[in-house]
Amino acid sequence: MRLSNYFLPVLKENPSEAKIKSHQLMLRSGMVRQSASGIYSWLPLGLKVLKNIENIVRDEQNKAGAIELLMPTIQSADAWKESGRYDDYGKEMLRIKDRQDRDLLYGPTNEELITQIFRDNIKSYKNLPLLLYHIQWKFRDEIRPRFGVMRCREFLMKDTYSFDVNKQDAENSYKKMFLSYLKTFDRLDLKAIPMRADAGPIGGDLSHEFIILADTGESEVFLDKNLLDINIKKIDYDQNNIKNIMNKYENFYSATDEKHNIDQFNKLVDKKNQLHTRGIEVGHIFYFGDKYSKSLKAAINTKEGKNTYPQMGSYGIGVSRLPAAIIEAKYNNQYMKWPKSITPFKVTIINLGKKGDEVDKKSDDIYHILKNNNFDPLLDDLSDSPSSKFKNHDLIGIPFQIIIGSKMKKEEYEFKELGKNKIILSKNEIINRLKEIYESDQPS
Ligand code: P5A
Repeated sequence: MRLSNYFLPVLKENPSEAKIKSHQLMLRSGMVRQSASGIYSWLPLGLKVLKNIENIVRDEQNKAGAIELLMPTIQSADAWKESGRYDDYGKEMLRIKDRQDRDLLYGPTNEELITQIFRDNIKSYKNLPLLLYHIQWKFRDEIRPRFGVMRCREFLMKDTYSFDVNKQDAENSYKKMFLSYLKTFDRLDLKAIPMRADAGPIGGDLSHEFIILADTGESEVFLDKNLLDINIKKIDYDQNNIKNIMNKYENFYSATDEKHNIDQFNKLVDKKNQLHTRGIEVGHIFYFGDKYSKSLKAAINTKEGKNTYPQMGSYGIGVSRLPAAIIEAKYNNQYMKWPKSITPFKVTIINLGKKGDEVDKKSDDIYHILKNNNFDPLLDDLSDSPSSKFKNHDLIGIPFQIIIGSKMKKEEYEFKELGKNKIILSKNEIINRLKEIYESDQPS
């Protein structure tokens, strides 16, 4: 993409309404713009990051055996009246009337609707276990939307729903999602710590939040530092791993403030391993048995010819919260460097020449080569001063820069990884270097 053809409205100053780094950076680097309190437009750069995250989330759901569908944002209130949550949900639910005076709502979550779909289409144990998911916008009329896309009113969630014949199978689905979440966050270059949590308005008695440690997080958390050393990379979905994964984590203490027990913490964790800090909730999973299948009368036949209500769970990831959470976790007080798995462009070319000169031609030449090699480069072909170009590129956080000025020999290019010193490489060396970086599974 040529910057002269792109839409990247960067801001020179921090907007006064932005209190935390991710909010400042997302506004300044032209990723999002607020359209109403807690409601955002995603501009091209932000949308690229969001889509990259969404694709990783989707890929890991598919790998775990979940099947994608798409439910609407607007739901009929009927199923919510059946489950009893229409009244319970309170003011956080945006209620709408259509022209026939029917009650509709903008979905804050989808337990009711998915159970209704299940009820209307599945009658037999033979179709279970079943994991269905979608990635769809939600609306919650939060009292205090804040921190940009971190806590907003309209947000993109990945929500999965599991249906099983009995409790044991349901626990297996829960553990499968538990493992899948660890893998998903690992691919986003994040260390997410699962913590026992309250189930809140979703209900049920088993629930874990997945928390990214960050000083600006809204949750207060207590944990054993050993949790930070568990490596999830090599674990695959075999039955044993699914069974053991939760135990592995639950050997170590971790809790949000609602579940924290100071005596247990002191008893189970050496003082030197105790960590009391803050975190951002990027995922939340629930097991709630037959809470919705029973109230919505979604019964199925069992092998023994009886009727039963399937055991259910639901599993959420805050997809549109993640770009902000990643910035909070990765920003190092000088610059943001996007993890290579989700960077909006893989490499940027900073052309310091003038239209039509040798530098300009050299920039164009490498731009085409990188494009043909699928490196999705961003070419800065604007006529800004070099210092303003450098500032903007550090701001948008593309991890690799190729700087092309008049001082270099014809076959030489300056190559810079954000936060490191520039090196001089030839064209082929650049291609090979980028291939190595993007094809290896090491985090950048
Ligand atoms: C699980 C899937 C649920 O809604 N029902 C379907 C269950 N869980 S949850 O914890 O309430 O939300 C799941 C994740 O969505 C993100 N999230 C938000 N992101 C931005 N702004 C908000 N106001 C907001 N509320 C929830 C969180 O990442 C949460 O873990």
